[in-house]
Amino acid sequence: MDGKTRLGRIIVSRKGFFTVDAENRLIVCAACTRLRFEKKEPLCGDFVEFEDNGDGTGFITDIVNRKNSFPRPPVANADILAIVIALSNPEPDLFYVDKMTCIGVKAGVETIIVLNKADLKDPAELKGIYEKCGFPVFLTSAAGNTGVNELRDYLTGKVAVFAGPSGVGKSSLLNAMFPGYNAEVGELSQKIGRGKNTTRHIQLFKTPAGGYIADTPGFTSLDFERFDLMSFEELKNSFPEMAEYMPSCRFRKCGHTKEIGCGVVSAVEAGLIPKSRHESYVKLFEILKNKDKYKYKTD
Ligand SMILES: Nc1nc2c(ncn2[C@@H]2O[C@H](COP(=O)(O)OP(=O)(O)OP(=O)(O)O)[C@@H](O)[C@H]2O)c(=O)[nH]1
Ligand SMILES: [Mg+2]
Ligand SMILES: [Zn+2]
Repeated sequence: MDGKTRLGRIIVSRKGFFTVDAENRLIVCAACTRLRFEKKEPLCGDFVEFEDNGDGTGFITDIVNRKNSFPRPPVANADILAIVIALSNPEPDLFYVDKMTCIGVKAGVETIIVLNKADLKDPAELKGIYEKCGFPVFLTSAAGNTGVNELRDYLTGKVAVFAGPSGVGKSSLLNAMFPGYNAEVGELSQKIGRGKNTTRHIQLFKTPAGGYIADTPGFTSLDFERFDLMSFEELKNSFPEMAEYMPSCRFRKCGHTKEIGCGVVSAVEAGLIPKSRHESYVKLFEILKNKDKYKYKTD
């Protein structure tokens, strides 16, 4: 390393520029041509080497090996993925939530479910579904300031990424947990009952007790189609609640959708695996099977 090369962490990624935190000094960097040529895209949360121009700007020259990363939201080196849903307004989309849990499980990151807007609707059903699958579930109301301290305490010292559809209250929750944060909060569109994508870029916020929280822009179901969620072979392992029932399937190559003698299907019928989760699994099975038709053989 020559005198000018330094190490820091990307805390903001915005329109091709990266704000790097290096010992509490913020340097706005572009990625060097070689990284762009090699299609190595720096992500929020990355530790990077950069050339410091000395005037608050610089060039990222290398990315330190990541312990993990997500395709959506594009963040690296997280400890916790917090999937935020509103119990109502906007209405929960469980297929969306289940795709998000797959992203967390595949990345090997602790995945938690935050049921926000608990002031609007009884959480019992959704709480039951995700607790049964082993995900820690938090009930919050950013508006009523309930459940917020428990969530904040759980995240202390960790790098936690808040993800979920637009309008569910991700930024509101961060403001409720950390009053100095001041994230912009948006109204819901009256016409379509969805958020208006108020948060436009990803930002890591250093919390007073140590650790980071990442606010991210809400994304839609359609966004999932723009990247490879996982391969067909990885799908079975992306639903942790199925693991204990798979060994009892009659056929070794069981797809766990509707096969005779399938341990997973029996567990769904017995109420041991939530029906909605298995429906999401079957939907993904069909999508990935067709996508990977020429790569993977299923029989
Ligand atoms: N009733 C109720 N409304 C809430 C709660 N939390 C947030 N809201 C409202 O929901 C709307 C959207 O909140 P945001 O915090 O901007 O949502 P977001 O998830 O950050 O949305 P994007 O930045 O667009 O992805 C705002 O009108 C908030 O006031 C809550 O717990 N209860
Ligand atoms: Mg927001
Ligand atoms: Zn099976």
